[in-house]
Amino acid sequence: MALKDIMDEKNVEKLEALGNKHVEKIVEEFASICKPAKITVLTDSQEDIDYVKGLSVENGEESKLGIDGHTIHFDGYFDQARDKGNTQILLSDGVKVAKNINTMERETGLKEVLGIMDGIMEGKEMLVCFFCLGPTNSEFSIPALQLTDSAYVAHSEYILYRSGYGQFKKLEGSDKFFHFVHSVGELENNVCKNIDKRRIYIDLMHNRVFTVNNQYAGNSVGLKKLALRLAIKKANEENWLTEHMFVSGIHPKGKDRVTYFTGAFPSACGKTSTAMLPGNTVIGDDIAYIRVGSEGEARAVNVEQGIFGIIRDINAKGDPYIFSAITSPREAIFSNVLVKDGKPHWLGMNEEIPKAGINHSGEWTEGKKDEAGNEITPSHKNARYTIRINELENADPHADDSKGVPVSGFIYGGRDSNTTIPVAESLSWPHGVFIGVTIESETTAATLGAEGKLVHNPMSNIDFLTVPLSTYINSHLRFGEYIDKPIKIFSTNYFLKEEGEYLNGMLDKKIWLLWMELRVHNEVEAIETPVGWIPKYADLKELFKTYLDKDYSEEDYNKQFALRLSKYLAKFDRIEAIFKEEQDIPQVFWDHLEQQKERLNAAKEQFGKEVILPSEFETSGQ
Ligand code: SAT
Ligand code: MN
Repeated sequence: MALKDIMDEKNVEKLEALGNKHVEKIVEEFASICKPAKITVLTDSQEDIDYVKGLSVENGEESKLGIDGHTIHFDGYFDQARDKGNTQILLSDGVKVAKNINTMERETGLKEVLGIMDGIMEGKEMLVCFFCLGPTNSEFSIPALQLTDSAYVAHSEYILYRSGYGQFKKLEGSDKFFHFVHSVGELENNVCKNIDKRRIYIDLMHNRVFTVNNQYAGNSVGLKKLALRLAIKKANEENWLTEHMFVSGIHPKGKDRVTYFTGAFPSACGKTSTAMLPGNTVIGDDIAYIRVGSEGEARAVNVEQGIFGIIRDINAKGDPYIFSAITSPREAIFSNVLVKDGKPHWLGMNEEIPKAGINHSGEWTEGKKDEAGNEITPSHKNARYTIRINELENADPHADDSKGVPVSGFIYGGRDSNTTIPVAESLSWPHGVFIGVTIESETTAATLGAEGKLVHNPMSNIDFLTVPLSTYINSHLRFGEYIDKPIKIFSTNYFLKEEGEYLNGMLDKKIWLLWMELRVHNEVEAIETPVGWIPKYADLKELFKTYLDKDYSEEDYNKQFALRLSKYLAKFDRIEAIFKEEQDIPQVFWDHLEQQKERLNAAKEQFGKEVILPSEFETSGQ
């Protein structure tokens, strides 16, 4: 099949202007498999981008809301989160990635998914879009080709990613790009009908992902979590890092400096809100590439340029920048919220929610139940907004720097209600890597399945690993050796509870971040404990007063930072059992596990009790 047989002349010209036979071959191949009625090639021009935006409204995937530029998109009732069960990494060599990562024999997987794709775009328009992961014209840039029959997916990508038609020209014909083929499949009332045939298959061998019969962006948008998987493989082979991390600048009061941190948190565990804390300047909220810069420093870029954020609990008080952005005119896509009279409503917006409207279940009235008898919330817990970061008041001026920004600290967070203290600095780089890969976190609405289940989530990347866990750990250990300017590694937990009540307020994370910033600059001392360095009460008290005008009590401090030794020991026993089932885990990891347990046991013996207050470590000189 020749290009001219499947596209009009204008589109053929646009494609051929790239001078890339690999791109042409991919378009030909998937046009012949998916059999679209029409193919449209998009460049970086505003006219082309506007075409996609218009198309998503014209074909009903999005509808206009009352505020200029705002649209609403609904995903199907059973397509509201990432589908881990139907996501498979296709591997031919029998390599196991990690115990809980689905892998499938490559040929079998390809046959199945290509079979589902046969004729899947009949009667539809295939959009051929070009993007760049990371800033353009940069060492970080990875060109990415997206074929999709969803204008919503393409529209989301033009908000979330840098367009990359120009970047493809710079490839000079090479095949060094990622590609993604997506189809919503058959639609009924604008949502996917054949969810039983939903598949997300990752073909590492050819840097490509096939995803069908879905719309939820975490499943459909190639450049987000699908590209993350391909990039993890690439980074691990090329000695840099691809991480599920925000990038954000901290600006301490009265000091003329900005200190950049990156932080990994599982979805819906406070990543965006940490990146966006008032006073910070934000570069990215979800995925970072990190490389060693020319002066031996770690440098990070945001892979994206937009936010696909959880809308639940976004309100004027807690998230002023985002709230202001999504309630004023600009290009913004809302998904799976409740709509009434052209206005979006969501859980936790601090306004009264109407008792009827349209939501992800169709016509909704209060008390409506689904087929299983579960009450349907007005907006879905994983409902989202999609906006560009550079439109936010707190966007960092270096967000698009081709060299990225220098990073001084890594943060690993999780959702843990009874063990991990709110903030701790690891004792060394390898100890920090150990802390990162032993994160356990309770599951949330961002993935399909039960919520609140404690799962091991190394560096919040477990859902996306495409290399064996051992390789991933080794890459991190090595990265610490490549950098000449040390990075401190911290852990956080915002979700510690006592008798069902959170021990911390929503904004306390700001204080932890500012404390980390001071540690990076060696401006505060800390208390050494078996799990790392922790803040001194006096320093936190001062920070709480200065930044939140809050009198932080010693009682609160003691509750939050008391070390629950048996809980920690139980955690590391669970971790030991999990890692024993993995292959080739580096000896350094086992050494750290041993030392970690020894330190905890020694404290238990020394103090002869279960819960140790920070002041006891301070005076014991441990
Ligand atoms: O569902 S996504 O993985 O795309 C978004 C997120 O939860 O981080
Ligand atoms: Mn994420």
